[in-house]
Amino acid sequence: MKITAQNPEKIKILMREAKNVLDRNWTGSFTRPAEGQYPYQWSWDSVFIAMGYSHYNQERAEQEYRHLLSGQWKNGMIPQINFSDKKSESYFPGPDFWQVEKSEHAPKHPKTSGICQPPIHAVGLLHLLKHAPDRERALNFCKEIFPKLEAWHQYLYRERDPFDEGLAYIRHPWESGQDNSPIWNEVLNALILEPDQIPYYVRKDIRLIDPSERPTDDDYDKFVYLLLFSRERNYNEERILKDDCPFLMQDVLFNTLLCKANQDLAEIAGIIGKDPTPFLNWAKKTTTSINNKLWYDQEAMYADYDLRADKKVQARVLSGFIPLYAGIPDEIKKNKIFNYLNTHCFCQMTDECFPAPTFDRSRDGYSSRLYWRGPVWINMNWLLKKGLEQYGFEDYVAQLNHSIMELTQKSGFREYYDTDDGKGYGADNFSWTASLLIDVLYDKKA
Ligand code: 9WN
Repeated sequence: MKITAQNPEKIKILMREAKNVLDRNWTGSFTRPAEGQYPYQWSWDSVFIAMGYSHYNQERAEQEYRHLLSGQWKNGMIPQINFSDKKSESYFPGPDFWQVEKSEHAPKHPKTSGICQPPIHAVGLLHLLKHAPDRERALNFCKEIFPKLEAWHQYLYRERDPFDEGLAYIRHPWESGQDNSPIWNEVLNALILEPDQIPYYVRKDIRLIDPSERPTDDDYDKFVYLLLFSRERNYNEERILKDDCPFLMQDVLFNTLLCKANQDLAEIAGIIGKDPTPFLNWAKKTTTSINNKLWYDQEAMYADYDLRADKKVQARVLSGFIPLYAGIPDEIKKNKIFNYLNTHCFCQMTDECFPAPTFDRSRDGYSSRLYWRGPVWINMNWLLKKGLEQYGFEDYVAQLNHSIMELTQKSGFREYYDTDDGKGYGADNFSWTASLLIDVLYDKKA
């Protein structure tokens, strides 16, 4: 992708438009990912959203966190969705389907879902501390939030790491944040459901979005089945494990973010006068296991581990490079990663395409427009660029920044984009696309 100079006037307009998207999605107590398609509060979305607010609206960044954490479970889990009181007809599965009251840990109010999402929360908190205009206020906020994030990390190591490896498992594809990733193909294909294992339900995600861009009905049945699997066991981790949950993955992205979040929580601890040691120890343990268990040398990237099948999953997805973000790969691995990333498969710097596709373009099943199976997602670009920055790959970082600016200028604030022609897909006026663009622009002092 050729980097062309940005017009400062156009950049100013873009920044204004991005802030308008966040205003539009602000509900008064949190920011929804997008009107219609995603009407409630999503966990990792809120962190990406708070990152944008950190630069210019500290109060909203704080409110985003406070509202999210009002749904934290007694065992420490921060749920994937906080359902607001205002019920929406546009999203399935809603609170009545999750029935989280079956768990002794779920709060009575607000209602939440019964799974989680990638643990990026401490990363967003340090980002707030570093960028918020009022540092004193940010420090107080860190003190307030710190114990809740500590409980969240404790939950992940206590309940999701049965072999004490420093790797947390996920038990539903939605917990990865990359819902329809090809990583899940093998395990979902192996899951054969009898008709009586699938309850009656109506998909709502394809009312507003072209169904050809979304997961298939068959995959959706399996998403619902896996939800029921946890629900029927009252969201009790011991029972879920004992009864052989068919989906148990040690996911690269999830664990990388956990590792980075520990590093960041340790840094916050040092600043607010707490002991950073437990977080540094967790970060070290997780780093070692990601390198030992999730590195896939033949593929020159990291790969998920399927605990049920007891093997690595060969998927060649962009998230296999994300351990760069937590400084996990050594010199040799880092070079292997970059030599693969910077090929036609993921948009070489000289290619005519928008980096970075979420799935290797040379693989069967790659699609430039299908949900998590190829298109560019701005949050993944952001994580990748932060990782590459640490390792000094400045040229590729510039490509990713340029890609984020070009895509949003060309096609607006969409959920994801076609890597070939930059067309936007999925939800429109999508919050994290807007907030991460804001972060890029502040970063570049645009
Ligand atoms: C299920 C809200 C969420 C994101 C996920 C993204 C998508 C939901 C869905 O939207 O998932 O959580 O219904 O498809 O994959 O990363 O948090 O924006």
